Amino acid sequence: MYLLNGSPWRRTTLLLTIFFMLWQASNALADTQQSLTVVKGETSSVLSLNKIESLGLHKVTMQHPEGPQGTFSGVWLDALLKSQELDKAQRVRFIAEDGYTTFLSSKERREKQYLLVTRLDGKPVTQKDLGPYMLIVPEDAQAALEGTASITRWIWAVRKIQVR
Ligand SMILES: Nc1nc2c(c(=O)[nH]1)N[C@H]1C(S)=C(S)[C@@H](COP(=O)(O)O)O[C@H]1N2
Ligand SMILES: [Mo]
Repeated sequence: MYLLNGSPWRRTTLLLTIFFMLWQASNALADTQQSLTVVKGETSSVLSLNKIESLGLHKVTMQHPEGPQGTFSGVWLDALLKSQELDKAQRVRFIAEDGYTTFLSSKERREKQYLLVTRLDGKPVTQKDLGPYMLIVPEDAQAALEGTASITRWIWAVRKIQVR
């Protein structure tokens, strides 16, 4: 095989180059798999995981009523909406991969602080763990687990945020 010919130095360099390219490709793929579409009227933009997380990560260790547990990290929904100039919106709609959809009114967003989770235990959230993005209310974590707080707005598998 061509790769196994040549000097050890040349072989090593080639292999490293190949691994580096594969690593870059898998990072790029992960970033697009974690994409979040934000629709504002007629305009639609796609946010990458890095872009979302540049707003600053907040952490909470808890168990989600649907199962996953550990350290959830993410950005405050308010910060994300503000960065997209959507903080004044009366209603913000969330659309999940499974077709579930719900919205939050500005009153609801004022009453509770919603965290848009981007990672679980430091890694992007898999579909099995309710990823790529989910909304949680950290202050309600215990009550939600006990069933005394509603989790109808704890939408998971979020792919799209929309304001009309
Ligand atoms: N992506 C997604 N999020 C969702 C749902 C859903 O079906 N899909 N159900 C919502 C509702 S109505 C409730 S009460 C809670 C719990 O849903 P479950 O009781 O159907 O599991 O999650 C909410 N978030
Ligand atoms: Mo529900």
